[in-house]
Amino acid sequence: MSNALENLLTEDRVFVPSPDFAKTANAQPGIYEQAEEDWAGYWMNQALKRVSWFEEPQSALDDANPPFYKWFTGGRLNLSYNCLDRHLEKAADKVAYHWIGEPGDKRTITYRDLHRQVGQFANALKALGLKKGDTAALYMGMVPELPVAMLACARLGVVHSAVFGGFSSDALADRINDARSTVVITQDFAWRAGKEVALKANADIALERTPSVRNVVVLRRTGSPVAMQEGRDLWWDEAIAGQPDTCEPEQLDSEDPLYILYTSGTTGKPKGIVHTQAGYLTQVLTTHSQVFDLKPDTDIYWCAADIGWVTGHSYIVYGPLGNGATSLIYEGAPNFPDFDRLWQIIEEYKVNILYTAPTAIRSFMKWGDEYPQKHDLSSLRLLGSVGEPINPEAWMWYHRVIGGERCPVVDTWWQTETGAIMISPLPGITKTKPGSATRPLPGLSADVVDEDGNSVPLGGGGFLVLDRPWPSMARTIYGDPDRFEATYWSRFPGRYFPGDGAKRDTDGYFWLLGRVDDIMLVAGHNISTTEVESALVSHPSVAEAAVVGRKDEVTGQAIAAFVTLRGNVTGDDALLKELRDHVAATIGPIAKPKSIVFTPDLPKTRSGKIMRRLLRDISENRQLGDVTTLANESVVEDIAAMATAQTTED
Ligand code: 6R9
Repeated sequence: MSNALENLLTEDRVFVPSPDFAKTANAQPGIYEQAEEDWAGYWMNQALKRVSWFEEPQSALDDANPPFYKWFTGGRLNLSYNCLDRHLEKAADKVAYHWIGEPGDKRTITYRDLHRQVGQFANALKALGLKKGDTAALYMGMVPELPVAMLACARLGVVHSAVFGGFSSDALADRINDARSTVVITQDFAWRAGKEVALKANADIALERTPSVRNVVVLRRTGSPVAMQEGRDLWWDEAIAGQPDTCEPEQLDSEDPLYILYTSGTTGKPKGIVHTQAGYLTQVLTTHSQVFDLKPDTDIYWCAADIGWVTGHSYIVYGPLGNGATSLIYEGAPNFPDFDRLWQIIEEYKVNILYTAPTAIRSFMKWGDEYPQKHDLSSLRLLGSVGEPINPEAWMWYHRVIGGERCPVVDTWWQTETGAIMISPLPGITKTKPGSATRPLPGLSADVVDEDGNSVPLGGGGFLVLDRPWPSMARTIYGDPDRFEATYWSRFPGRYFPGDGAKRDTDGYFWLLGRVDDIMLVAGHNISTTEVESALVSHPSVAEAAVVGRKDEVTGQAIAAFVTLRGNVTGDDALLKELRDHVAATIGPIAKPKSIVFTPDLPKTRSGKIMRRLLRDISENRQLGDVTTLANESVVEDIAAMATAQTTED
């Protein structure tokens, strides 16, 4: 970015917390100022207040060797103890998880049940020879045994490395080898959209080239037959048979590793992000309580992400269980058996807090208002969003149709690497603006800088940086500390660069503008994909949009748009012209797409993020780059065919 990033979209709708919500909110005014007086001390207070310690830490932050920061050194604790044992005295019979299987089967799991299952499975892992410091790969769907396996590892100090169940055998093999996992925990099949996903068979292909693996534990989920290798594979039931259901938690050091989670980024081999114990737990518990305003005694909380992603690690497993919440886990697809599955579940369980992603919200919009409108959603009192910038129109729809204009919407910016939410409203305090993640949470700090690292004045855009360490920060890339430094800490020395662009408005609110690799340079203007996409999505015919810059002889790059239409709308030349004019009218002629392709779907990662890199390849008639993290491989070929058929130019 040679110039600051253009600031095109202005949004002046403002939503103020209702007095009722504000009165009882967990986070009250004054908290930012209080945290700012001594931010390290603020985190120390959170750590002492929210975490149960075997030994309390001596200091908050050790910054002797940046960027390899340490938090809460000298402390000893166990996360499984914090998530389970400490609730038993007062809340043993409280529901930890309501689990809903895709075919309709249900389970209710109390804290007592979960404690037993975790104890028993931890003993089973011990019997397989797993001990502190070993790594176990978890390749599972959304079944209760996935959190059980994570917590059993955490109980023993075994590092878990969860690999999303939608990944291929190649992706699994690479991740097993990189982390040198000795045990793989998987299941026969997983249910997804009425079909059986062959997890064990995929794992078997991976296991042909993973020399470190000694054993495979297989949960029976659907019951369809799978091959079992004598001496290596055993059923979950066999593994726990005869094992006692209590297991003493290891007293771990604050900085012992907790898990590895791979994040692919845009290029190169996946990075094994390492999180440790105490800092991670402290920030996850704090943010889960403050941002979602969790009232553990009354709330039914539902984070609809996959546990295989960081959102699930932090806000389905460690945050909610550590805070003693009652959560929901749903196994399957949101449109199975019909488009109203989520709304039916919310009505049935009287869900109070819902956390989902913009990609899901835009799908719900596309499917139509009639599905949520069939159900009583009046139990909802707070809505959250994560994973991508939420377009103002999607935000408004979520607020109006799902939240009944009654629920605060918290747009939460963070990453696998940050471990927990960083930039987000506090629902009882912050005035929200649709599309803005507002400001860093108490105790945290961020800035928007230009190429030379100078802070960009309010009203301008540039690179987002985090200019202060935070407790749940990634500690390294597994096995590659140099890459950790080079990737995140070298672009702006002394500061963390997440790879995202952002602008700040005159109130100091942050507007996330997507990955800087995606930013377009059109006739000397740096234009963010997010702003043009949001302008397209604000047209009533558009459900979803992705834009990329493609090479152009005159302007350097030209804006190429890919648009998915709502419900029954068909894309014709008239609509094409209308959309281009709409963008010009909303944010200015400079951002008018040169071409628009109508497509039934967009290429997305398996966590729902649009893969603009592939659309750039299509737009510039290149061979497609790496497609291994793509959720739907055939979609790119369909789009390529359509792009050649319908090309618009001035
Ligand atoms: C939690 C998660 C991280 C990247 C991040 C950014 C994008 C996430 C966002 C958002 C705008 C938000 N992102 N939340 N962009 N507004 N509220 O998604 O982690 O999978 O590692 O992705 O996602 O680009 O850098 P991860």
